[in-house]
Amino acid sequence: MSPGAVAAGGAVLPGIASLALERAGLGDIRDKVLAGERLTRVDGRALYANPDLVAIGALANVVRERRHGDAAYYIVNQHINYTNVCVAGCKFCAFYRTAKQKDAYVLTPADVETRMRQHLDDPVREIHMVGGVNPALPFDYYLDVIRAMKRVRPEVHVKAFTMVEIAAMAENFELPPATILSRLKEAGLGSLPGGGAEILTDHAHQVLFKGKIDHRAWIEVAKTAHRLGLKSNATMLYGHVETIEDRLDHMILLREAQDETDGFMAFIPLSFHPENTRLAHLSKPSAIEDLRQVAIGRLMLDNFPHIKAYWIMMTPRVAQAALHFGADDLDGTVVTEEIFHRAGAVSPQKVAERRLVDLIEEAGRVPVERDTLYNAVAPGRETALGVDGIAAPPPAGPAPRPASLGA
Ligand code: V47
Repeated sequence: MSPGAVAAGGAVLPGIASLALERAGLGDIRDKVLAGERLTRVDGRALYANPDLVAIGALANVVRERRHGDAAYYIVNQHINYTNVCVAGCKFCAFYRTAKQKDAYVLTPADVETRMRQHLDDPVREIHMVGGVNPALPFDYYLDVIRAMKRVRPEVHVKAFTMVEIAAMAENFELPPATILSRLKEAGLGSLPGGGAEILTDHAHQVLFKGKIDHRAWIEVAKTAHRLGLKSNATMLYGHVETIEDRLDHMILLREAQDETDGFMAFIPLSFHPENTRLAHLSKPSAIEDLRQVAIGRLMLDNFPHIKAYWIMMTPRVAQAALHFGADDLDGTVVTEEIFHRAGAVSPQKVAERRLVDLIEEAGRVPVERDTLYNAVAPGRETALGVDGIAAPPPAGPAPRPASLGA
């Protein structure tokens, strides 16, 4: 350990960062984090108010390294959006259509099967599937889509349907959420993604998404899923009309729910993309704001195992940097993203596994291919990357740049 560095469970806070935190008036917060103590709302406020992003990032990095060392996780996955028809009318969304619009669509189970068959050569471990709140679909539709997926790839993990979709099914089919979840699980559902949380406060709900469930219902469905053995993620959509207090409410609510169920895997901060939405007059959060949110998420959510820097939304460049500001996961190869691209995202719609590995290695982290539940992929898989999922040594000469990743 270099002089002045402070150790915390094997992870090291460089002396210079420790000093910077002291000078920024964050010495107490630093000491709490190093001692493994929980931060309060007041601490969270102080972190948002402080301009020293590098010092805050260094502190978040200690927590990240304490949990994961240098590992940075990724997954080979495929995103499918089964319908863009939605009755919720959220102001931040550029993806949804009303049933009557020309480009409204619903994929049949056979369409979903076809999409998956197009990628049978890729070692896809997870299907991430979400869609709009579309009351025209019968319950059997959802079960049939899952069954179709399992027919194509019996081993694939189906991570599907947000808490919002589950709550809508419960309402439409007049069944308790627990029954909906159990039947989906029987059909092959493996876990739930973290979408639809937006900002879990009455203020944001009223202004932005009053057509769908509020924070009480979102948390209740999440806890129900966890109790049934279905893990989930939790997102937070920021950079629109929310206040810092809203963000703190959101994270504290998630932290309390996690204390009860321990069912959340990753916290995923989602940076608002305004293009083609009813909030198109707003500007996108900056890279600084994105990194600050990643870092504060890591510091506040002490009981969340993972912080995901979703490269599609954050751009590969910022996601790479986020691996030093508290994030330990980049999500996956994604094929084919629609929600953010409709709202102006400029990242590519998919990325090869090799590129994700390059991104992680270039950031000085160790790529770990994972499954949905964050188990490192079992040895024995022979891939383009080498044997056992371990990246093959680079060819002699200058390392190839991840050129096709764009901005
Ligand atoms: O719930 C919608 C957000 C979410 C916009 O669990 C927008 O592993 C920014 O939840 N600008 C869907 N965000 C995506 C999502 C997700 C993504 C990756 C991984 C996981 C996971 C979950 O996208 C929505 C909403 O919060 N969203 N529109 C927009 N214009």
